[in-house]
Amino acid sequence: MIGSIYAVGAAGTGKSTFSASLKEWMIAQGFDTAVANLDPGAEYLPYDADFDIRDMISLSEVMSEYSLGPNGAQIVAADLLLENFQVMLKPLEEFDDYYVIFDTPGQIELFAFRQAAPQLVDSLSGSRATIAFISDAVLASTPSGFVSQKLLYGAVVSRFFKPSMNVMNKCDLISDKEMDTIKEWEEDTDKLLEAYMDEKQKTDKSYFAGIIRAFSEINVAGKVIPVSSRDLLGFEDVYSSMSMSFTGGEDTDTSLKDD
Ligand SMILES: Nc1nc2c(ncn2[C@@H]2O[C@H](COP(=O)(O)OP(=O)(O)OP(=O)(O)O)[C@@H](O)[C@H]2O)c(=O)[nH]1
Ligand SMILES: [Mg+2]
Repeated sequence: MIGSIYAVGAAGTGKSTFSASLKEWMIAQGFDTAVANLDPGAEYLPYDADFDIRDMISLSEVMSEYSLGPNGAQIVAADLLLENFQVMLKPLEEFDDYYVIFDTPGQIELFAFRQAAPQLVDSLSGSRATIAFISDAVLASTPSGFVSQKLLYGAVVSRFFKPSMNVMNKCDLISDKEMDTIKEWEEDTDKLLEAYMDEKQKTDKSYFAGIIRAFSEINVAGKVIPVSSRDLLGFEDVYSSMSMSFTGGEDTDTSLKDD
């Protein structure tokens, strides 16, 4: 793999659509790019997977073999995926000269918070991995939603400790004014705190002031990269952030494959 990017995020934030759109954008730029689906429970994918974990792990077979309902089966399937990653190494060799986008399971805890996940990322991608935390622009447009997604981003980064980016997806659903406000909160934590306190009149100010100030002191929360996977916007910035972590910012020269 030239490099790989793992789309990780809460259910429905747009991981699969982001993966599809990033592949489309990368190929349009001339980069060989593949998408690998790591969600054994995916019923529909908005792309043709170049590698699909469902060929190896079937949720319905896990349900019948372990006598589990869909939720229990999701957990077992996620653990089977993480524990048996060796079977993925061979088929993924085909993509040695590609960028590979990994679309991860629907619920974030099934990937980010399972024991073996960081090891899986290391084994599949080594130092060539970057994590794209996918958050939701509509949620980010409220102060509490903005804060909670930053905290979740920090939680994910602390699990993997890989180069990471905070992708704010679905930007087409918020207004320019809301976007400006989000940018303002990123620049000025006092403004964020003020807005947060207006929204949550009854909370303990000092506790949240501490959390919000920590955003500016430790750089873990970083700046969000606004994206619309629907409209294919913002992907230059995703690519720059990704290539910065692999190559220090220089384009990697690959040629587009016909197939
Ligand atoms: N408006 C808009 N909708 C989007 C965007 N990205 C994704 N969606 C929609 O959000 C819904 C969920 O998208 P998915 O890509 O399936 O999200 P996911 O995170 O992979 O979902 P799970 O794997 O089921 O957790 C779908 O209806 C998408 O069409 C976007 O940029 N803009
Ligand atoms: Mg998905």
